[in-house]
Amino acid sequence: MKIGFFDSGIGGLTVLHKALKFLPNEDYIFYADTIHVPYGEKPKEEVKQYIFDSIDFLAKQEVKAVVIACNTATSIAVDDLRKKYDFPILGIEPAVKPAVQRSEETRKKVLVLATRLTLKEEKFQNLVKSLDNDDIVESLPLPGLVEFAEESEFSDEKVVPYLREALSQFDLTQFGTVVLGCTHFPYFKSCVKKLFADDVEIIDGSIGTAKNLKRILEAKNQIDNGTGTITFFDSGQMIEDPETLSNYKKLLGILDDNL
Ligand code: DGN
Repeated sequence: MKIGFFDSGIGGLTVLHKALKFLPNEDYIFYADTIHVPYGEKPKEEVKQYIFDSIDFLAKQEVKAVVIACNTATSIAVDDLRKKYDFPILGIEPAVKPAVQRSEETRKKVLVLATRLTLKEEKFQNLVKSLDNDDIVESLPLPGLVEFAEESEFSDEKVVPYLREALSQFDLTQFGTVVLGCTHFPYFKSCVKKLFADDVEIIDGSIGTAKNLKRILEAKNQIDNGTGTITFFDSGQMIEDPETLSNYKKLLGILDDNL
């Protein structure tokens, strides 16, 4: 059986890319809800409906597990999805805890970059409140990075000025760790790094999710010896057009160089 990966758009590829390292012999379905991307600035109930429609679709493909490779969708819907389906549903969250641990060593602050919805949601708010030293965590929504990624615009010339302007409210030297809390953002890791001190660490939750997926499948004795194929769907439509398929593969390839 296949493993389903879901995101509003191409961001989920950054998590799939990690899963392919840990589980290279599985077969995957990658489902991007491209008709409705971006999720981050839309009303929560509307987005929740899109998520349920997408996971219903994946459930019909007889998947053995689904990875919600989207921080926004995880924060809005993962608990309710787990109640509805009997296969494992994994999510991804901003990697705040490891970032805060690190800042105890560096004595510098943590900056969480994500979508507006993720940052507003209870899951994130509670996570920050649960920390002893929650005043070391700052956050900022960056909807422009989702747009850039969806347009395959990764050039420093376009992205760095956007980031510089969006981050201008902060003294960037105070941050020791930056958390990429949206799966679209790892595409811009090198652009983000340019704006901070040389020793800044930039982290995201994708490795944790990929390791978790492997652990769960091992525990259920469900590791397959497949061929490592990926079937791509755009909002319920299987991608067969060679140009679109090659673009998805190119986007996975960029991550080989970037991360
Ligand atoms: N990639 C998604 C995330 O991790 O939150 C959301 C992007 C979006 O739809 N705005």
